[in-house]
Parts: sequence; C-alpha cells; structure tokens
Amino acid sequence: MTREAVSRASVGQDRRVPVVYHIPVCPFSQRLEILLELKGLGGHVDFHVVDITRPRPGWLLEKTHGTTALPVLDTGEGEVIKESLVILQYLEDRFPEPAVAQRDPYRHAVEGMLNAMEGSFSAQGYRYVMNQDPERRPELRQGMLDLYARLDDFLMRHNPSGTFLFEEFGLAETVYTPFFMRFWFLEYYEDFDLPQVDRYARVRKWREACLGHPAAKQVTREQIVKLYYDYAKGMGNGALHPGRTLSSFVFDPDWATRPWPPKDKYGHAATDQELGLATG
Ligand SMILES: N[C@@H](CCC(=O)N[C@@H](CS)C(=O)NCC(=O)O)C(=O)O
Repeated sequence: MTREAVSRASVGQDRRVPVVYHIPVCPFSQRLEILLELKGLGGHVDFHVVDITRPRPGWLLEKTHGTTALPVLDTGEGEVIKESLVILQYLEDRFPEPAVAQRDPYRHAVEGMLNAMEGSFSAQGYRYVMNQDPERRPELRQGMLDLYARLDDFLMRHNPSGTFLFEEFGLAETVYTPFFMRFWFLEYYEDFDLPQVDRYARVRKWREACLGHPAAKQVTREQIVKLYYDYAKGMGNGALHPGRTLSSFVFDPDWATRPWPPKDKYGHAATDQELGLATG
C-alpha cells in the first residue's frame, strides 16, 4: 500500500475529527502540520486560526482553562491537549501509520534525547532576536553557536555520516525544522549564520536537509522576516512597540504585499507606514 492509502485506512476507522487551534505562523503549530504532511493526513485534522493580535475568545479560554498558549488540540470529543510535543505524540499514537517517530525503543529514546534539547535551542534564538542591547550581541551569538555545537555533537555521536538523525526526516526533524526556519530572522536582523567550519558541518548538513524537505513548506523566509519584525524590536506575541498601532502579525494587509522591513533593529524603529501596515 502507498503511504496515502495507509493513512486513509487508519483515518477511515476513526470518525472523530480532531481540531487544532493555532496561530498560523507559530513554530509549535508548524510541527503538527509537518507531522500530518508526513503522514498524508493534511485534510484529516481541522485547523482553526486564532488571531494573536486580539484577546483570546471566551469559548477558547474555556477549553484551555484560562491558559493562552497555542496550539491546543481538541480530540473531537471535547478532550483538550496542550503542548506541541505532547500533541505530536498523541497524533503519532492515534494515526500510527505511516510511522514518523521511531518504533524501536532505543531509537525512540535517542530522538527523545535530541528533542529534549529543543527548549533551550528555541529560547536562545528568541532571546537573541528580541535583544535590544547592542553590547549583548557577542554573548548571544556565542550562546547560539554553543547550542548548534551541542546538536552537532549529538548527531556526530548517533549518525556521523548520515544526513538526518536516522535514515529519514522523522520526529526530531519535525520538532526542529520550524525553528531552523524561524531563525531566518537571526540571519536578517542579526547577521547571524553558522560559520562555514568543520565544527558545525554535521548540524549544518542536517539543517539544510530539514529546510529543503517537501513536508516543511508551510512558511517562507520572506513571511518570517516580515511577520517577526516586532520580535526584532523586543515585542513578542502580538505586543506593540510605542508609536505603533498595528502588530507585524496582523493578517490584513497581507504580509506578501508589505515591503521588507529595515534590517537595522538597533538604530531604527519602523512606523506602521514603513512596514506597509497602515492602509489609509
Ligand atoms: N511549549 C508550548 C509553547 C507554545 C507557545 O509558546 N505558543 C505561542 C505561539 S507561537 C503562544 O501561544 N503564545 C501566546 C501565549 O502564550 O499566550 C508548545 O510547545 O506548544
């Protein structure tokens, strides 16, 4: 059976439709989209978009018992699951074929150990892009390099000559790829990239293969750079910089119609007009 046919068969036995409540460019939600794409299940889970620039609606807060972080998944029977890594495992368990996670217990533990480093990796990237103090740039850059080096060591230990952690794009790649994509904002606003040296060669190969994978095409570099301008100015989660009235995360005007934002995050604060946000 083809991958698609296996997926259809496993969904066919399960009539409840899970719903994911998400913010469209959120890296944590992209993990779920990648997993579903790998399983050929794109159409079998509903995605409900939530606007991060507005207060969460009451019906959603009721589901989440007052917490605001997304994504959350409603199983289709009113049970609610939070945390992207937990949701990934739930979807893997509920739609086991084709497998994305490793089935062998040791190999699953290995991908689990790599995934256990994702929190510090993603947090460092956000700390770096949101930094507003030019004097801290060298320290933040070094912190980012140290974390890439740690990933390099891990890949060298478990699969020195391969491309992915195992033979194919799997669970670890699903977890990390959205952050490799978000970190396009570091290239743009911080001129950060991995130095072309052996120290990072293995993790660079992994990152490039992850970025080029067909299951991970939900966002583009241009979209990330434009939408995350406010993060580069230190304002996360839809918060507004003084003097601005619209978040760079608004849906309208669409990101594609806006100009590329100024790269100089330390010396200049762009207006709504410069960012192409003001329509009037
Ligand atoms: N650890 C959570 C993090 C989720 C998260 O931080 N989501 C962001 C959007 S990318 C969010 O909802 N932020 C707004 C908030 O926390 O209120 C996960 O893995 O799902």
